[in-house]
Amino acid sequence: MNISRTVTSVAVLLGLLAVPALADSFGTGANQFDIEFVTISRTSNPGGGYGIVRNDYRIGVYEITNNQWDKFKASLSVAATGDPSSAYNSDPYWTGANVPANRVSWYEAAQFVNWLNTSTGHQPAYKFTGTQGTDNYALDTWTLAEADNATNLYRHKNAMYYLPSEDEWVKAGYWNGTRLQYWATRDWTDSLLQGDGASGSGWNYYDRGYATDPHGPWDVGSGSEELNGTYDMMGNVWEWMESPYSDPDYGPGSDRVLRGGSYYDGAGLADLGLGSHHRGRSYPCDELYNAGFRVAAEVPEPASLSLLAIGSLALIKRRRRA
Ligand SMILES: [Ca+2]
Ligand SMILES: [Ca+2]
Repeated sequence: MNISRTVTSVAVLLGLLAVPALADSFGTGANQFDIEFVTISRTSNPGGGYGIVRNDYRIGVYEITNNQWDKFKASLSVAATGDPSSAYNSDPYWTGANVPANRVSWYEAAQFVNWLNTSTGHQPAYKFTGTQGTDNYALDTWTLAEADNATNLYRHKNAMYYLPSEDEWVKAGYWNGTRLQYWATRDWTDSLLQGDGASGSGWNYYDRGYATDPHGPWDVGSGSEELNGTYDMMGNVWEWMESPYSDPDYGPGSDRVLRGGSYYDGAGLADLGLGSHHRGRSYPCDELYNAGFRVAAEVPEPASLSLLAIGSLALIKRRRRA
């Protein structure tokens, strides 16, 4: 019996996973920061295509920001660089503290995620060989025995934090409990409007131009909440998927998927990057000025939740005996 799954199932039955987002903390002192997550259930999946998941998981409410990226860099103490050398060392193009980290390659994002794991006592998600901070630090794949599953050789099975797979990301963004919506809006009839970052209202989209004026990414979370409690999965910046573009091409240099469109995508543009069907792609060392990432994670087993679940099981047993 898988205790973790059992606890989660009981929690789902009790409605405990419908709680607001909870945050995990990373770093220390001036470099401490939180990442908020929402939990996505494995139950009810699309009948085909993307968005079919096997396990409950968590996904970041927001894209990782420049501020979080800077604190990671300061905490890591070596450069988040590697092979191919000097191919991914650019600074952000958009520099606001609370806009999404940008010009972040997939390899850089993978090192961010690995640090989330190692700095909290968990197994790194991604396998690198060589010396971190040098140009011989290169991505490799895990063995079948080490990997999360036979069709994902990037992720280690014991990692707590990782980049979302394309299925995990698509379900979190667009699944409304019955089907994948075209937009990630809470009501599928909502219009995509130019947002108002000051009041936190509006959708941060515009159908005949850029989402903001002047154009560029906005502070994460300054638009409207999406279907499952996230912000800016649609738009702001494109986000790296863990998954290769051509499954199951797990070569370290294979193209990775980008999802969700960015600040220049709107409902009326020919390039419908915001839609749930749209897949972008790029080489993993590319640093794009309009692409960043968010983090996904396992569902933890907090002692209080386990005790509550066990207590509830005991209650159920007692009632049955009575
Ligand atoms: Ca970079
Ligand atoms: Ca986004």
